[in-house]
Amino acid sequence: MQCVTVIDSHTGGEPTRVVTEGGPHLGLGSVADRLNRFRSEHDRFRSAVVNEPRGSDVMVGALLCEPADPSCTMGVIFFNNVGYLGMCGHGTIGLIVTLAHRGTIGPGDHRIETPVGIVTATLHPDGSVSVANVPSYRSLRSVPVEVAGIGRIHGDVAWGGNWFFLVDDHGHSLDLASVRDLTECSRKIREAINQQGHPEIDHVELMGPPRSAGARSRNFVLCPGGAYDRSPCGTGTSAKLACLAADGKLAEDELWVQESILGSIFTGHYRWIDRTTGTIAPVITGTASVFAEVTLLLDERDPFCWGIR
Ligand code: PYC
Repeated sequence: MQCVTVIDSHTGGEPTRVVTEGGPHLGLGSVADRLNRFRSEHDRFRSAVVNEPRGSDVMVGALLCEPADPSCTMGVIFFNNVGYLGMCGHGTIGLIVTLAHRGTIGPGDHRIETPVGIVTATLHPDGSVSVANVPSYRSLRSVPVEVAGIGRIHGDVAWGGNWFFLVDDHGHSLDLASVRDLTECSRKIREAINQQGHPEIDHVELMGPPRSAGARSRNFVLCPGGAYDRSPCGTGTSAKLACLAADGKLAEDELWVQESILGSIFTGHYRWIDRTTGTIAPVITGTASVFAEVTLLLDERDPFCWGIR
C-alpha cells in the first residue's frame, strides 16, 4: 500500500491538489527534465492522483521538486487528467496558499522553477497571491478558422505559459448554464485550429462582456482534458494581456480585471519586456482557499488503483 498525502484547495472555484508526501523521485536536472521523467516513468502516479475515483477531470495536481536554478526555493510540475501543463496560474496561487496553510512559507516573494521558466509568487499579508508569470506574447492575430457546424470564426494565438486560442466572435453568451454548449463549441474550435497547422494549441478561451462591476471581460476556458476552468485561468489571462498589449488596448501597469464563467476574478497587469516582439511580463493576482487534507491510498489490489484513464 502506497500512501500519498495531498492538500486540496480551490482558486476561484478551480481545484489544485498539492502532493505533500509520497510522490515519485524524479532524479536530478531542471524541472523540465524532471517533467520528462515524470511523463515517461511515473505517468500512472499522475493518473492515480487526479483522475477518478480519487479526483475528477477538473482537478489539477502539483508535484513539488528540487529546483535546478539556485535562485528558486522550489520547483513544481502541474498535471491534469490527460497530461502535464507548462505553467498553471490558478495552481501557483493554490500552491502558495497551501504552503502558507502548512506553515512552510510566509508572506513575501517565492521564486519557483516550472518546466517553462521561472515565476515569482508573492504572498501578500491579506492572503492574496500575485504571480509574475513567464514572458507572454501573441504569435498570430485574428486567424480565420472554418468550424464545422459553427461557421467562420477568428482567434488570436498566444502563449501565457500554455498555448491559447482566444476567440471573440464565437456567437455565444458566456452563461454558466450553457457550459455544455460552450464546451462543445470550444472543442470544435480546438479541433479546427489544430487541423489548420497549430497542434500546439491545447486551451481555447472564449471572451465576452463582463457581468460584475469593475470587471473588464468574462471568459470561458476549455482545458486540454475537456474540463472548463472554473477560475479566470492565470495563463489564459496572461495570454489575453499579451493580446491587449499588442493591440495597444491596455497600457503598462493598467489593471485588467478578468472574470471567469463562474464570476470569480483575477486581476492582471503587465510590463513590456520587448515591444518589437510583443513580449510582456504579466502579473496575475487572485485568492485561494484550502478545503481538505487527505491521505490517498494506492493499493495494487484495487482494479482502479492508477485511476480511470
Ligand atoms: O490558471 O493557468 C491556469 C490554468 C491552466 C489550466 C487550468 N488553470
